[in-house]
Amino acid sequence: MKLTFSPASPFARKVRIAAIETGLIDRIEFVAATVAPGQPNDQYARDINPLKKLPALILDNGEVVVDSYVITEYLDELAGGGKLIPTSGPTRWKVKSDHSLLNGMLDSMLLCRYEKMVRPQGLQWQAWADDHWNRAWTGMARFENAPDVASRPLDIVQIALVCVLGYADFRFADCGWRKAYPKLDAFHQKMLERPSVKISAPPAA
Ligand SMILES: N[C@@H](CCC(=O)N[C@@H](CS)C(=O)NCC(=O)O)C(=O)O
Repeated sequence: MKLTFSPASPFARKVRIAAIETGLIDRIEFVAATVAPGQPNDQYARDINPLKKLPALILDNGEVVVDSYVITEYLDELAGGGKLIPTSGPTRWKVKSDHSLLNGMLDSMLLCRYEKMVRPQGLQWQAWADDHWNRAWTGMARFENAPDVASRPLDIVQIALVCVLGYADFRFADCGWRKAYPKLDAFHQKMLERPSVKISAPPAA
């Protein structure tokens, strides 16, 4: 299998951590890809994902699995099922819903980044970026006040949360999340004890 990947992508980091934690990492070849809004990315759109987003998992039979959640669930099933995403019951829906919140927070953070770095200066809309940052920030507050998340065995929610916090460090270093959210800080430090989390940390900004 091949995974389109960028070391800066929090979505790709989530899949990388999941691949390590499920023991499948050696079956995946990581293929560096660059995609950004405003660029044609034609070949990527044609051959891999018309949405022009990474990560995408290219299976040995040529099929492509898109979206970090779907790829993680695919890997989880390949590894026997139920390791990172519960297979049934109320916890499954809680985990999926929490994960959707975290992925939405990542989407909002990425949109803030694109607004600043990719959109031409005269077209930038500060109130729009502030609103998206506020979504991510309010989401962090939600997880600061969810003590059960940190105490559960590893699952996709914990992995996604560490990716959110790592991305905040990487792209929004002055945002002050550690001071505002001390329980998340403790959670993040604990998660860094895992080799999968440590080695996948984004490069220095
Ligand atoms: N829902 C997707 C989001 C993936 C995503 O937005 N990836 C970013 C890289 S971090 C991307 O490919 N951006 C390119 C673009 O939006 O043009 C997932 O969970 O995999």
